[in-house]
Amino acid sequence: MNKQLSVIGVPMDLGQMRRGVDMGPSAIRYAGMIERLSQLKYDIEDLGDIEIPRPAQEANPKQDNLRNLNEIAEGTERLAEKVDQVVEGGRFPLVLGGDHSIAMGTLAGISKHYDNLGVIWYDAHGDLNTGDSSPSGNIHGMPLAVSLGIGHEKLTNIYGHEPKIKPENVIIIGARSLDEGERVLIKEKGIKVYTMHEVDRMGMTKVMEEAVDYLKDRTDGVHLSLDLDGLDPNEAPGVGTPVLGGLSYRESHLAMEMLFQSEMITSAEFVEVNPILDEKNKTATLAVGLMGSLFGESLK
Ligand code: B3U
Ligand code: MN
Ligand code: MN
Repeated sequence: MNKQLSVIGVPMDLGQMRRGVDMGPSAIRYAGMIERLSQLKYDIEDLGDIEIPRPAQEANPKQDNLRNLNEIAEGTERLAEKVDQVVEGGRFPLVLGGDHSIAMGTLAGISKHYDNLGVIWYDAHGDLNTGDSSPSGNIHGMPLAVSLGIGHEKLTNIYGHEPKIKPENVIIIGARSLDEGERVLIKEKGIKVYTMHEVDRMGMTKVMEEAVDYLKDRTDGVHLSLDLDGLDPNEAPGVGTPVLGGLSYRESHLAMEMLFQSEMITSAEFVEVNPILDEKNKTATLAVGLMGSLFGESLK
């Protein structure tokens, strides 16, 4: 694991309807992230927060079923540039959300540096909608599709090159709420998905062994995009779109520990922490704990 980390906060709440997720980066810092990772002997720099534009008016008109399209494109472009600089400088970008629409910017910045960037999408959702397929018009349900080059060109063109990633280099883990259009895309593109059904049948150990094996040979770097709603709402209540029957605290720590041992993670983001919906910062604290495991905390 790269021992030099650069933390970037992204106070983005425009990709969905619930206010408060813009405070995610503060909540995660407040939960002791820097101290926790410093103990693991990482050299950490905190680059502060990206400036996110405010929508012109409260009820921003929805263009092509894409709420806050222009503001999100602008904010994620800024993020892409910052992430690009971090990777260019040989450091590991650790991005704090904000809603999941920020992944479009993170991946745009990172993917410039890799020919075959792998992506682990840890999420209750597929985030594979487009303006045409989305039931909500919320862009946080679209970043994986956009990064594959599918969707409105204002989004697929963020940071100027497309597509950012290839479908055969993506693995979704924890899915249990997929829209019809997303299922079609998964089949059409052959995206590897471990739904909760597979996690229950196989167990997390086997899922992660397979995932690591699958990505090991075909990728030259792997990004972890962890949506806290991948976990069960009992463990992670502070998220905007909770879905019952999610990944447990223990499964998730195990997954992070196995990713640390795989030595293949080159960037990460933790998204959708909403302290207003949370219980005593439980979800942010969980996120920091998962970072501990991802970056090598262990009992031995
Ligand atoms: N698939 C639904 C719901 C959703 C996606 N991502 C989140 N919720 N967090 C949609 O609106 O696209
Ligand atoms: Mn998501
Ligand atoms: Mn989700």
